[in-house]
Amino acid sequence: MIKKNIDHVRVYGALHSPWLQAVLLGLHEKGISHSVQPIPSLTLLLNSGVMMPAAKIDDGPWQLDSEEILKSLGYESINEDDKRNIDRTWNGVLHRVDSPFQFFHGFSLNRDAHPSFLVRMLRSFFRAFITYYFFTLISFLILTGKRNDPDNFADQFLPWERRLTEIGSTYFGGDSPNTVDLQLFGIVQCHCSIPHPPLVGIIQSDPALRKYREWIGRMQEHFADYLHMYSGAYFEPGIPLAKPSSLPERFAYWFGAFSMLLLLPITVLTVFAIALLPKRNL
Ligand SMILES: N[C@@H](CCC(=O)N[C@@H](CS)C(=O)NCC(=O)O)C(=O)O
Repeated sequence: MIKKNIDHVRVYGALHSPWLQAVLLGLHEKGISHSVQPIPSLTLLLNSGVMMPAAKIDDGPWQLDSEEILKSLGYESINEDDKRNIDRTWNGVLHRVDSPFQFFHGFSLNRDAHPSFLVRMLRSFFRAFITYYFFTLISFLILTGKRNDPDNFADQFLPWERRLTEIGSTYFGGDSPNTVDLQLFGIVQCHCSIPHPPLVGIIQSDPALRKYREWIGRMQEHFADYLHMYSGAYFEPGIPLAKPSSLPERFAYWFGAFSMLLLLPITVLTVFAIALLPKRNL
């Protein structure tokens, strides 16, 4: 249901999530006041685990799924074909655990804008658990043979390259970004936030992706003052990167990460217990 006159939206998620990025881009585009929390509230945790993004519009219930959230903000839905082609561009993300240190380091840099120092420190400590969760989930997917690299990563972007040639407009949404632009650009942010260099290199230079790169450039220009941009380091025009967390937050994060490493059996059991929780809206 589309809610008119939204005052504030609380969003839960990590900035490395393409779907959280899509929601944040949508909120930014519409100029809606919002805050981001890096760990779920207890109620959210018990109802949908660490599934992200989740959004709470004013006093409404927590809502899951980026497309549903964007619809509540007034964006249109996406057809099934487009959904499949958007999902395909995510290929390569499972390589982000190739370097466990880079993976944890990437998460350690997520900035929290909460005004209270104490809250930021506590959230940074517990944020380490979210990293263990996704590290375990991705490693599990790899171990069970779910990571199938294509012969060429460029192929996954070709339907969108063709679409840009056909429509000849600035964005997939015409004169302004629509849900497709937000989700695709969210995945671009995801690829660039903890990059798998071969994949990012292909988007940067493959001759078959010229129009896709130009579209990234237009999106970067359009979202030049967006606070959670990672692609600006790789594509023209250069846009400042998302500001990293402060040193005390990073300290709290790594303290959390080492504490959870010392308690690894409990950490991993908790990860699996949470992964098995049903995921439902509140
Ligand atoms: N279709 C969903 C996908 C959400 C999703 O897959 N989120 C991932 C992170 S990027 C997640 O939280 N996974 C946790 C889990 O599966 O337990 C959306 O658009 O929001």
